Amino acid sequence: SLTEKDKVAIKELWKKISKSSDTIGVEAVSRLLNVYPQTKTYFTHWPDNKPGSTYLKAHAKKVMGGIALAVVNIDDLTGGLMELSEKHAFTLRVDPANFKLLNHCILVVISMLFPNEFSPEYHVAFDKFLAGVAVALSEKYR
Ligand code: HNI
Repeated sequence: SLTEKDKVAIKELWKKISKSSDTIGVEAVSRLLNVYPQTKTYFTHWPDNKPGSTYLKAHAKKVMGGIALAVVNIDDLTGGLMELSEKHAFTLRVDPANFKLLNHCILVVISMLFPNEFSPEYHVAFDKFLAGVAVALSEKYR
């Protein structure tokens, strides 16, 4: 689980990158759909899922809003993300294995957009954080 040192690093990195949250989200969700095309099955109700798509942009904004919510609730990810977990489990029926795929895309995009800020220390802390987000989002599945 996250140490106090991890939490400090996560908040520091988030402070540097959250201004670019929309860009990170669009890039990460676009990559998710391209690199792991099986994930497209969840978004067949969108008229358009290309990177410029209004639907993709709106979805990416919501996802990054979820990440922002997780940063605020860093001391209680399970409680903070409970509602979102319920939604993904019961309404959206997203296989939780997909959370890891998106996490990977988010990390890749942060490393691309912030090559100077994304030190190995921030990398390991944010990787642990996203893993914690995935666990919290998976909580309501069982
Ligand atoms: Ni996810 C909707 C947050 C991963 C499929 N998702 C949301 C919403 C938030 C959100 C917030 C909006 C909920 C609402 O309507 O109230 N999703 C997150 C977060 C992660 C995540 C924080 C992981 C970090 N979601 C995923 C993954 C998939 C996914 C990996 C599938 C591959 N999510 C969905 C779908 C919707 C969704 C599908 C509804 C989209 C729509 O527009 O209809």
